[in-house]
Amino acid sequence: MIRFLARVCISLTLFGTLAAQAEDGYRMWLRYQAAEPTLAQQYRQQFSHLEASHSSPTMDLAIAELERGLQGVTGQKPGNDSGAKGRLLIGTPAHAPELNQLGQALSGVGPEGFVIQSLGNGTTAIAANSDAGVLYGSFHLLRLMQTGQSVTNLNIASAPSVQHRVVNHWDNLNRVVERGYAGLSLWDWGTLPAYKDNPRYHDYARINASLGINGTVINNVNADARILTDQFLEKAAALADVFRPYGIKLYLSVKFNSPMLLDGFATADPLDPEVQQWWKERTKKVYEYIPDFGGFLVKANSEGQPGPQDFNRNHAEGANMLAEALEPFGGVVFWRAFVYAPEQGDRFREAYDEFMPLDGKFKDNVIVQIKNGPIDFQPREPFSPLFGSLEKTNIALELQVTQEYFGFSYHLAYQGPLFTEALNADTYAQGEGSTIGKILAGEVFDYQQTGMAAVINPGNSRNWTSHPFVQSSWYAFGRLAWDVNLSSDAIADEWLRQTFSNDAEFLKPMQEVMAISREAGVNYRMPLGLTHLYAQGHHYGPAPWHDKSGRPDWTAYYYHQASEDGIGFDRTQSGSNAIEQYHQQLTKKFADPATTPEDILLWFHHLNWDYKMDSGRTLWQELVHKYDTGVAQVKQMQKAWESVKDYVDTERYQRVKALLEIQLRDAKHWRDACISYFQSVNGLPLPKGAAKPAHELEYYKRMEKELYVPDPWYPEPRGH
Ligand code: BDP
Repeated sequence: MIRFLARVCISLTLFGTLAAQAEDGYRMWLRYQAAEPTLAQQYRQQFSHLEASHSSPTMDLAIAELERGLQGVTGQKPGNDSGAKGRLLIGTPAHAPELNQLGQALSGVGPEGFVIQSLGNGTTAIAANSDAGVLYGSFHLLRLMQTGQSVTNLNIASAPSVQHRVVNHWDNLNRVVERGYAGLSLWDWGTLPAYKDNPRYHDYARINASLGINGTVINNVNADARILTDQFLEKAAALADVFRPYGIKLYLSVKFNSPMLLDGFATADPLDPEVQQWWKERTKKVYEYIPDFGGFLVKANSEGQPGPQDFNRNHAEGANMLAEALEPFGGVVFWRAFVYAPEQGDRFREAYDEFMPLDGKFKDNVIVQIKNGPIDFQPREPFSPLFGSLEKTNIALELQVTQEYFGFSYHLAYQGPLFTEALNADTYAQGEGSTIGKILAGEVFDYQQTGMAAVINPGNSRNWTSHPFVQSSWYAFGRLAWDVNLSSDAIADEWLRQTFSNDAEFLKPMQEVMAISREAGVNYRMPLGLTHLYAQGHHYGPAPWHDKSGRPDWTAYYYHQASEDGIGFDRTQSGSNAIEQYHQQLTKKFADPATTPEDILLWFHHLNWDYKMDSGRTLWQELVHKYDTGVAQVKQMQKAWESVKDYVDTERYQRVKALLEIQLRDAKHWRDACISYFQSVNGLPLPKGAAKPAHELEYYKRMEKELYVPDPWYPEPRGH
């Protein structure tokens, strides 16, 4: 009997530590799993008593989160016995004179930052200048505990790098999410405003607040004018009420010709006084519904969207009109720089050519929102030359968490490496070291305000993002918007620990997966600086062939220019000369293939197939090698996942395992399609040892019939 009991105990312990409890991914990184016993003991002692300087909706959330977190991590809720030794004091000095001793530290962290400091006498303080700062600090302390760090003698001061840390939803009012891949929109318009206490809305806000995200644009940039009607404003206001205590402002995407669509105006000319008046009145109305409304996001004169150019006005004139309407209320306009037109010879050049002449002409409450690359969220792009060039215009960096070009929600592709690659890119705007991160942090130019935005994809999928690992890119975005200097690896480590396990046996192989997954995606799609090899329509797999049935302008051929003599897009002086848009050091660097980094080589050069690469291989051999490497990397990810089976709950384990099988299938097919197509163009033999590709046309048929995963959004017409 005794032996039997002992065996039961052992297997229970094993079950507890290894297989973990059932988990469906809903809790994201806020799981608050039990810490290992010694640490749990330390945390318990340190924070046995929780005291708040005051109560407010935001402070109450901080208290509730700390209670929930400590209960989970230590097994014990903090009490309120003020005589207890381990005291956690949270608040603002305005309400707790005891926190005045942190005055100096607090003066350095601004309105949203926080200080976490051991004050002696067993007291640890989370202090801030605002309640939101206290909430962010509380989440930070919980992050330390969730990642197994010591919390004695803390001395932390942290402030966000950029003012506007905003998520962008591409959600339509009919609840279909453009490029979303995780179910229907979170916003259940039919039940709003009545059912604003939907727990999903609160948890969504918690998830964002845990990263310091302070804004959300709830609707698609391909905007529906109806969002500005009273019917929808009333619903949006209900969401804003939910988000407010979490420090999150609500923003709306608006359609530039709304006065025409909603009120029968004959024009939406931004210089027309009646149009201006319309916007002033509508904006005033918005603020009646949402007193702390954040502002508008606008996609204008892009992909068929209306804009000021339809009335012979420029982007600045359009943006300034809206900015004027928002100004009395403190709102901002995010005006997107994602523009291109088929008439333009090189799409790369367009945004810069349109926006640079307007530098300095935008009002102070306009922020030009620029995608990281000059084309469109491709697996790898050089940075947009607008960064480092728009010196007198506030800017925001736009990133994409949803995997439009990374295998939808079927592939594992942690975007941390892409985001940090963009932030660490050196623009040379004021000599070496003028990175995009520093520019955004206001260290290079004298900006009034800057921002970082990410297109995220949460839908009504139980785990929010469908592929559990898409959560990691949301996490990475938020952490980087708070601190542009964090490394992709460090963020991955944090995320893995909180989302899965602190066990070293789990972390080691998975850190490697996080480090290679994005590069794998580049390799099996479009390595060496190839880009946008998509067929007309969906953006799932590469389709490099010359699609003569499609529009001639943006076919895959347009982007890769593969012919018998070579491959790549010449953007040097002998081509479109787009490289002139960069600062001199880079123009020089990109002018010569020998000094152009190989991973973006074909972005700038059209080279012979036998061009010699650093590895000693020819360009053709290297290309094939990269495609093969991509496939091998997916296999490596599969192996790693297999090896951590015991550390992951069954549900998420099975799901990711199945998804990796899909990813391998796709990687092979995409490699084969690309290689066989390029081979049909260059007629060269395959390098020794390379995988023999299936015939391109055969692939094409399979792709369309069996492999193509319908993009839930794509079939919907978008007006062009
Ligand atoms: C492209 C997407 C399209 C978006 C557009 C945008 O394919 O669905 O509307 O970007 O950012 O990547 O406006």
